[in-house]
Amino acid sequence: MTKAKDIIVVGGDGFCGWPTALHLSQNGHNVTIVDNMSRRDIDKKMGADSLTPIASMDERLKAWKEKTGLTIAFEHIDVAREFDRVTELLEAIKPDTVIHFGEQRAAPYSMRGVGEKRYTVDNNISGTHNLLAASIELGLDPHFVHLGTMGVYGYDDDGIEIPEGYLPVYIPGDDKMIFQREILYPTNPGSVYHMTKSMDQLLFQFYAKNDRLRITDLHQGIVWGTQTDETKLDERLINRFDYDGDYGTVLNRFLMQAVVGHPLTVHGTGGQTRAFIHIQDTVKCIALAVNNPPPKDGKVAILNQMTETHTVRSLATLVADVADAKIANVDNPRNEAAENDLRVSNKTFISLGLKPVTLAEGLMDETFQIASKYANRCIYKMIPCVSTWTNNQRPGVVKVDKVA
Ligand code: NAD
Ligand code: USQ
Repeated sequence: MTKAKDIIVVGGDGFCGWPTALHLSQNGHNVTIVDNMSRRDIDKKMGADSLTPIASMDERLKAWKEKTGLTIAFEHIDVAREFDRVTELLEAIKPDTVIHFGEQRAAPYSMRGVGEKRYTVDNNISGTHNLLAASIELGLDPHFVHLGTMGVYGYDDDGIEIPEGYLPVYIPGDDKMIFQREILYPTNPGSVYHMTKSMDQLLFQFYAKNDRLRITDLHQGIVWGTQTDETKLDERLINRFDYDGDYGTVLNRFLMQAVVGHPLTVHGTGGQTRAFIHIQDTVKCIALAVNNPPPKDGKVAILNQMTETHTVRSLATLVADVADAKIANVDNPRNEAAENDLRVSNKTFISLGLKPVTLAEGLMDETFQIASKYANRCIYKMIPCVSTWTNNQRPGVVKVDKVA
């Protein structure tokens, strides 16, 4: 058992934050969740909802206490807009660790229109900066753990294994001298949302260098699955399951589409290769990151938090075979490479002891079961991806004549 830490989990009501808060509490840490419930509000505004019936924060925390005897605190704070309250909370708790999940995280939502673009930039950049600046102002020294994204690297580097955050470069100088430098891997974001994660990286680089803040930036792949060991303990602890065209991520969407008899919505040819991680491994990785803060050496620790790569096409084929579903190749509403390769180094988490759960290991069955159990809650009209990247694209809607 490691020493108990005081940990603030910003965005702790969300898909990754909630199970992480439970896991860290179960591990003996003193956890305070901070959330402004904006994710639930966005659902209401869009007319969407989690497929699973998520309880209110009060009910969630009461259920956790009943099941485990453990207390998790909650503060309703908007970290992007309520700087004074952020400061007061940091001063009161003097956290050992701040874990920052509290951002607008859907690429399609960030591309809906000018309002959503501005909200995503304002929310994500201000929230990150407020947490960093408040910590410095108070003279605190928390380990800052941030959820970044694989998407900052972009998907154009066929053949290269994507390193963990940094790239050595060799610059020719005078007299045939070659200078070696290490730079942040050049960012190549594919949406306004992914761009905010690229901008976060510069904020971290500055505060690590200038104030010697210890920062771990986790470049996470697409998270799939729903339940973890802790969320399974009681139905009131169930995790959220997004499936709508903006917030639903590809594998969970396919699993749920198969269950409700909707054709699997493959964008274009489905040749997009992406990195994936199961939610159970997400919480394990974050616990490993919390227990292994980087040295105060002025450099941000960047870890790739993913366990396997797949093409969208291969995932659709896998799900279609298991569940006897149909595949529909729809117009791609995004502006992205139709086909790409992807190789990623995840050596740090493997060296820290992560034993990845993979798609082949039966967890797909569990996600199918959850999707089947709550299929009657599906709001069918929310399934299509209607947000387009440019004005002249068509939404990714299934046309009956295209169903294979
Ligand atoms: P989510 O939307 O389910 O959770 C985010 C939470 O943050 C929500 O509860 C929301 O209400 C809260 N929040 C947003 N802005 C806030 C603010 N200004 N103040 C306080 N709370 C705020 O998202 P998620 O899937 O849990 O993702 C968490 C983090 O992990 C995000 O930063 C995301 O970019 C990153 N990530 C997610 C995935 C994925 O597949 N879900 C993959 C890679 C990285
Ligand atoms: N896609 C389909 N059909 C669908 C939905 C998506 O073919 O019905 C395709 C998309 O076009 C894209 C790929 O699947 O090529 C992935 O899309 P996604 O929605 O599953 O994932 P993405 O938009 O990249 O975003 C998600 C999370 C985000 C996180 C990111 C990690 O929402 O918070 O940062 O995964 S990563 O992709 O590694 O950058």
